[in-house]
Amino acid sequence: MNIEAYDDLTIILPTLNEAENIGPMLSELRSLYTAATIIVLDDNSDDGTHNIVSQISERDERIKLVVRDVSDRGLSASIVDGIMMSTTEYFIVMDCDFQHPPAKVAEIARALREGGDLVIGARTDRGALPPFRRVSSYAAHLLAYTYLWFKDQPESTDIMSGFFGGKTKIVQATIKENYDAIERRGFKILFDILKFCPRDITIKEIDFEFQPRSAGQSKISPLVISSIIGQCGSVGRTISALMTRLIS
Ligand SMILES: Nc1nc2c(ncn2[C@@H]2O[C@H](COP(=O)(O)OP(=O)(O)O)[C@@H](O)[C@H]2O)c(=O)[nH]1
Ligand SMILES: [Mg+2]
Repeated sequence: MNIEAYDDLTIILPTLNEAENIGPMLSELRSLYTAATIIVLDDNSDDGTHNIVSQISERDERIKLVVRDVSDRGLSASIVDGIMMSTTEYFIVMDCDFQHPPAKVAEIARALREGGDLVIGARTDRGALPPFRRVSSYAAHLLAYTYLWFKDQPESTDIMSGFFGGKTKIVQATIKENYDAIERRGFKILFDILKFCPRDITIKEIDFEFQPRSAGQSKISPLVISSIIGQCGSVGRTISALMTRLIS
């Protein structure tokens, strides 16, 4: 095994209309993590994202492209599929719009190799989010934190993070055992993993500064945020129903 080249790692990149970001992201990841496997799961972008990946993957056998079925669209579904396809010891999920710094993958990988079962990239501030998103992100976190605390499940300081890694076998087993309970159309798969993972799992956190989006548009709407809150048991479902009425 060539640890410095990261051949024990799969990087999972979900994409939806990221034509401007995907090329630079793949080339930066490849220059930093020369032997890592990279899986791009594209939800049928109509801006040519998957054509760009397809061309790059012809020259790089460790870059794999999945163009997903239109009937099963969803950020969580894409990430779940990526984790289930991984064959390396570790995986790391990240956004491809440079809000998660590619250099931080090395720190998450190190924490996994040093015994973390789940390693979460925790945003030190959410200044890159517009005010409504920032407030909603904290509100969703607080509700999710309370939910996990009541269920006696492991918590994190950033349950809504989309930047995390895990020991592949442990997370695959958690997904397999709870496949039907996982919200495939959801946006926050980490919350689902924390809900269902073994209680004695070792969790580590790596702080990072959340960057502004490099190019293109965010796909998260207030309705999506409301649906995340709806994942937090009956209290969450009530708040979510109220929010949806107010914003739609
Ligand atoms: N496959 C897939 N990727 C998505 C979907 N929605 C967003 N993404 C990707 O997930 C990452 C985070 O999405 P983004 O819109 O930037 O969310 P934000 O950072 O919370 O505003 C980006 O790489 C997006 O391209 C989706 O429905 N399916
Ligand atoms: Mg983003």
